[in-house]
Amino acid sequence: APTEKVNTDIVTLTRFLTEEQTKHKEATGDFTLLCHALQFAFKSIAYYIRRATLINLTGLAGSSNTTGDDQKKLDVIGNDLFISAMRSCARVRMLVSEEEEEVIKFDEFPDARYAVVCDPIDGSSNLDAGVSVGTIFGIYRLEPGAQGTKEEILKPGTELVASGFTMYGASTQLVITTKDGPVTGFTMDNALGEFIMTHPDMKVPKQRAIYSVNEGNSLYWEEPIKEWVNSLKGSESSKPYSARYIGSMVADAYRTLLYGGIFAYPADKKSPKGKLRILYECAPMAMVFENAGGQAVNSKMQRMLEVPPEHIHDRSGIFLGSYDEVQKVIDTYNKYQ
Ligand code: AHM
Ligand code: MG
Repeated sequence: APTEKVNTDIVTLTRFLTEEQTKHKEATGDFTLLCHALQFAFKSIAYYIRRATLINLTGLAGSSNTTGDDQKKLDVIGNDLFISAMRSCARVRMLVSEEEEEVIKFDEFPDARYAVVCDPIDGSSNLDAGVSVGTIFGIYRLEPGAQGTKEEILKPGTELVASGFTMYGASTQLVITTKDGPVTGFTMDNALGEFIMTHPDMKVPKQRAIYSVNEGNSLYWEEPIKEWVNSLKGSESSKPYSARYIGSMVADAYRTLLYGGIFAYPADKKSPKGKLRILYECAPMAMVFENAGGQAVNSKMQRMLEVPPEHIHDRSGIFLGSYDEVQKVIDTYNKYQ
């Protein structure tokens, strides 16, 4: 009968969070509440991105953020939505956003136990063309008695309690992982207004012949990077890799997670520290890829999760993806040492 085909026992994100909470006897529910607020931030950012062209939200806001990037109107709105969601859950002591020079402290919640890091809309240069962008987030638990100072959040990714990202693409996809936990993927059902679990226990394929890097920067690359990328272009004995580069880390990373391959943004002679930010871009993504069985390293081939930022907006080179594909970069780099 047709009714048998309807799944009446859907795992929504809300249900998933409740079930996770009941697994942890010591849980107070604070983390769950924080995740509900995150969920609302993702939904509302997705909503404005979809409607942007219709309600005059394309283009620049006329301001620039800490690092001099021109802010788009949606960068500002995404940031405001995120901050407001984090404040309203009353479980967040402090927040670092790519769009805010300083740490935001929620002094009205001195006992809140969590710190959140985020890039509210990553890949915003793609926004006006309707190309996928995303939100990246990480959650840290603070020590008892934390004052909400900068130093308390300058931790390596190994200290992350949870991290993930939402991609605003043809559909909205949410990927979340917890410390040593599985990686779980959800798809937004716009009619229900719910994230539905669609990708339990995601694993990045061990290898795949796809590379994702802005090759326009190759003039500035160091020798090992040049050699590695050249080696992917095939020879008489090997087939060339495919190149795929969207220019939104979240979208390039999401494809890499599903299909395998490697995403890279190396440090180079022009940007010796790299482009992407350790705290709210590299570390959260690194945790997702490691938990999915892949690897993530910086331009010195150090494990990305062990790199502590000295400042909240510090940058790093990054290579992440399939275990074997990242290993190829590491092996090429090591030949030069
Ligand atoms: P943003 O945070 O200002 O949007 O910049 C980050 C983005 C990443 O999403 C993407 O991987 C990278 O910058 C693309 O940079 P480029 O245009 O130099 O290739
Ligand atoms: Mg960004």
